[in-house]
Amino acid sequence: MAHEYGKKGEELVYWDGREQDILANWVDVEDHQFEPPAAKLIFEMVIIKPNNGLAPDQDVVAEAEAKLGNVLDVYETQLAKFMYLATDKYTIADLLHLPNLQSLMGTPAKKLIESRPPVRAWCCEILARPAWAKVLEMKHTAQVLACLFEHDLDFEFVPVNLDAGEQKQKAFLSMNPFGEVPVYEDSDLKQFESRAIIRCMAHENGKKGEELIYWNAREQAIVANWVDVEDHRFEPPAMKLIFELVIKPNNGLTPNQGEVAEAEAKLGNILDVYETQLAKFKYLASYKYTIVDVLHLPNLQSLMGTPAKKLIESRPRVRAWSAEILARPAWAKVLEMKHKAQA
Ligand SMILES: N[C@@H](CCC(=O)N[C@@H](CS)C(=O)NCC(=O)O)C(=O)O
Repeated sequence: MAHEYGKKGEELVYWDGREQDILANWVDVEDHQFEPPAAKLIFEMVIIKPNNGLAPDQDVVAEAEAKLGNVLDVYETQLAKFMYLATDKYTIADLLHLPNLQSLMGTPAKKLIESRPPVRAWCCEILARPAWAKVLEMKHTAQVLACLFEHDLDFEFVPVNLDAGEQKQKAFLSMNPFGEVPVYEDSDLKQFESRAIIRCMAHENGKKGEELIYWNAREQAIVANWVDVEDHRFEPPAMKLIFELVIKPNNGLTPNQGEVAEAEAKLGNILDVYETQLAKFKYLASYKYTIVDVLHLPNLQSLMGTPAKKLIESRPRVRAWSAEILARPAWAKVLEMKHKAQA
């Protein structure tokens, strides 16, 4: 893809054999040196173990941290010579690191990155690239994907080119008259609006005892209540902050500090309510994980990459809830899928 589609002067690869050989070298480094200990740490601290009620094995963590630390020492030296890992331009060698760096930054292993100044600067810069932000931004689609993975459903993902306006063309408008993604098709069922899609999916596909909704009308009414809280209270200030702190900087614009302060105050008030709620229940609507928690994933993920993460980190129950739900295997699969689509 990089060879075929690179814009002149902005290719993520080289055409010159020697230069491309150096790049290939660092692609192999990512594959054989960086990924194994990084994946091990993510396994121990994010994906499998904590989600299955297992404590990370501290010896395995220590060994993987030592290995990754050695690899990052080499990166530190390399990044003192070049702006990016293989060379002075951003290449596929950098891009390949994105998902694991993103996951590691949500674990205590981020200290390995933060303690090495050139590695830290490189990591911050590449995680802030507009293309990676777009991967994280497809939020409504991400909610639906998270539910598909939670329910272990087979599905076909049909990408829609929003930049080219495909969502406003006749064929698409026949599925969603508002011309927005996501839309969902399951034989004769055609749905739009992410919250409606995941509610139906949860009703139709929940495994006995693991449903993300309730069958009892009164219990489901509480879930519906918190779905509305996410929609009308949490999302507006969260998206405002993401717009100011992620989208604007990615487009060369400066955040409006007045808007940031106002949105932070609003989100802070909502998170105070969450903190009280999470003292009563393990998850936001209930003692079990529900669609309410799923709906928060994309915005929480984006906020954790901005200074507004302080709003989450300063509230112990909100922090623990956010860390736990962002570490669910189904969410890791969404991030992985988006990365593959991007790469
Ligand atoms: N309320 C809708 C919002 C969907 C939405 O905002 N989709 C965005 C992408 S995240 C979109 O399709 N934007 C393209 C456009 O509006 O032209 C839902 O929850 O599904």
